[in-house]
Amino acid sequence: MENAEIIAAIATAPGRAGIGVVRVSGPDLKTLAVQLTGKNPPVARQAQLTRFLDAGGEGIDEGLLIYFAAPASFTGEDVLELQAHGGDAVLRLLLGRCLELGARIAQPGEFTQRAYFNHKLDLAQAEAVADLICAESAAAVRGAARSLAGVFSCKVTTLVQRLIDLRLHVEGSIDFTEEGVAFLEQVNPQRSIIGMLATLDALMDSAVQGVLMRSGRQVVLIGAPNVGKSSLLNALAEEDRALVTDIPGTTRDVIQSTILIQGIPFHIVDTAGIRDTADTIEQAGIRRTWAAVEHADLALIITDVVSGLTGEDRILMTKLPADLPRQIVCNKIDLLDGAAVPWEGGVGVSAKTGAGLEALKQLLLELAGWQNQDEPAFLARERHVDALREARQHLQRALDLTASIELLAEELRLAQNALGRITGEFSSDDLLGEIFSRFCIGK
Ligand SMILES: Nc1nc2c(ncn2[C@@H]2O[C@H](COP(=O)(O)OP(=O)(O)OP(=O)(O)O)[C@@H](O)[C@H]2O)c(=O)[nH]1
Ligand SMILES: [Mg+2]
Repeated sequence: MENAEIIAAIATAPGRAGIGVVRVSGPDLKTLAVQLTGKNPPVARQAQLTRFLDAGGEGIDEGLLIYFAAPASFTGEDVLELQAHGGDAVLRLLLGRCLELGARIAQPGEFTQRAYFNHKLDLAQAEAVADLICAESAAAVRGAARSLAGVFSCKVTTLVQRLIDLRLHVEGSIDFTEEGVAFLEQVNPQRSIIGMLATLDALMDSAVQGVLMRSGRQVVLIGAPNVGKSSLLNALAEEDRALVTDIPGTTRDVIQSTILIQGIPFHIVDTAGIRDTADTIEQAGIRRTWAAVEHADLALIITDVVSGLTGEDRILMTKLPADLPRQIVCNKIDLLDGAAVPWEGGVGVSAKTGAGLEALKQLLLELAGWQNQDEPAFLARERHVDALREARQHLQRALDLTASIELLAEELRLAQNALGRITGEFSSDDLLGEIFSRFCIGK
């Protein structure tokens, strides 16, 4: 990629720290390094202890400068990493000096975008960079690191290669109609497509797990007032997030807390208890409850052993979106003194004593579709699963069209395009803009 502009950004998080890093990328950064340090040009990949100088030659700070010469750098361009003391003011001065020397501030994700344009990373790997930074559990870190190392991309490109091989034969047989049939018989397209479909299915299973690990599930707690929804949220989150009182109608606003169960993020949403009420504030809260239900992947209908599963609860369940998975949870089992939960199909818990919470967490994993494995092979995004699904549809159609060579060729082409969108081989500028704009600055 020909890119004349030098970009610079503070790459470390704001606040105070032992060390902070300003990162610079662009053409011919040796000159900038000389001007910044007043020393000889840096040697590539050698940490150089140096003073960083302002325009008047006065020292801003002393730190390490590391120079990476193009193309052997993260972005594929010349890169400078300036390691200074980690304070906001000192890093801003250092960044300001780089701007005076010809750099401009980098956009979010622009370093990684340049790495992508310079073929240092494909699109799925570039996304894995952002996912690694955002990872909240050890398993998510490992999954993102595997995607970054190319585990997912490699599986996709292997499949694309198999598609290309088949397309060569199929399209060849169109071009040379005489020998076409014999040419095509050599590869047995049907068997080849069936094989690819099996690989695609396995890949899709892993990707779905990878998406679950990355994004988790939104779980709404819903039910009558006073059954202990807020208490349950607090017990699951292991902190006092939501206000709890014995007055029905305590919760008015939607409160969310994210918990990790085996590394999977569950975004638990506490809501206002549902009942007929004349209180306008409570009514507003109940409207928010229904809005939260719209965004949920899963509903926990909370009841308690005092009132049991009431007629109101049953009516409430009929109002949930028909395709929303749900589970009835019976709270306050501590009041049962060891007796069984008074109806079938409900999980018994006590937000007060913590009884049943482990079983509830296991059930949440099950309902989320988590397959009992240590961790997913790699982290993935919804758009990857969509692309895999689309490729699958085209391959499935191709399978039914093996008698009609032109249509078969077209479906194979479309399947390849869909897969190519994962690694960025065929990606629109809009998609690239959308992906990189979500990065943090300096990455
Ligand atoms: N014994 C017992 N009491 C509980 C338990 N969970 C909650 N409570 C009590 O039930 C009352 C209501 O709890 P909340 O968590 O505020 O109930 P809620 O469902 O959020 O109520 P609203 O916000 O009004 O809809 C409080 O007095 C809690 O201390 C439990 O597991 N056992
Ligand atoms: Mg509440």
